[in-house]
Amino acid sequence: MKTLKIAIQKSGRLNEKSVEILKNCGLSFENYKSSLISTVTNFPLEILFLRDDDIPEYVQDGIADLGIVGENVIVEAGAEVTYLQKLGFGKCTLKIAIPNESNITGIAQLSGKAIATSYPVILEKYLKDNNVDAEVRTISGSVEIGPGLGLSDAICDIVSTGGTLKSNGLKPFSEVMKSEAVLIGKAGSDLLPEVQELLQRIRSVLRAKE
Ligand code: PRT
Ligand code: ZN
Repeated sequence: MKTLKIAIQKSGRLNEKSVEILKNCGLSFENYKSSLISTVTNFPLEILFLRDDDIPEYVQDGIADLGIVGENVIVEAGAEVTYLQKLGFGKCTLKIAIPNESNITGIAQLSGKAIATSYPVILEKYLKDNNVDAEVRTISGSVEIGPGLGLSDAICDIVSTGGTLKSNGLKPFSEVMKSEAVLIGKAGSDLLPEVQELLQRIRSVLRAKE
């Protein structure tokens, strides 16, 4: 039997639910915060704990057979992977937001404006699809402070409750993409029997939750 590898987030918003779904599949493993790899004792599986940004490439390149990661990260990485199953957690929306006092009312008015984001690939495509010629300023975090600092006229970032936008004097303007955590596998290859077994278990865990 082949020992599969599944890549999940080491720490962050998706870690706990990723571990939980695997445990609910009946998999036994230690979840030490310090280890980067954990061996499942009752299934041919190793769990790799990674930064979420690295997961799409690991699966694309076949270093991991499976991965659990947000769709936003997969699309931003431009990784070619197969979506095996949406997992129903980590739900959020990538949105463009503008300062409360901004007089921008339509998307065309973003032309010539600067938009700060950590998702330049997704944002560039969205702007192109909407014929908007804006300047995309890539920053790696805390994009919500951009407009207040005069760094940008708008931002494009992940929103879940909307609390962060609100506390930074911003309001949602348009929706760029919806995202949730998904189970991914290598593109264009037949599913190994071990992968099929795991997928079946994950699906029954999800059904039991409905
Ligand atoms: O360390 P590592 O690189 O692995 O983690 P990370 O810091 O890059 O990601 P992490 O753990 O913050 O998020 C992992 C994934 O969770 C994201 O890629 C999304 O798919 C998903 N997710 C769901 C979110 C949120 N909800 C979310 N609210 N990711 C980030 N946020 C942030 C957002 O960037 C903003 O700053 O939360 C803030 C907005 O939240 P609200 O509730 O105030 O609207
Ligand atoms: Zn990350």
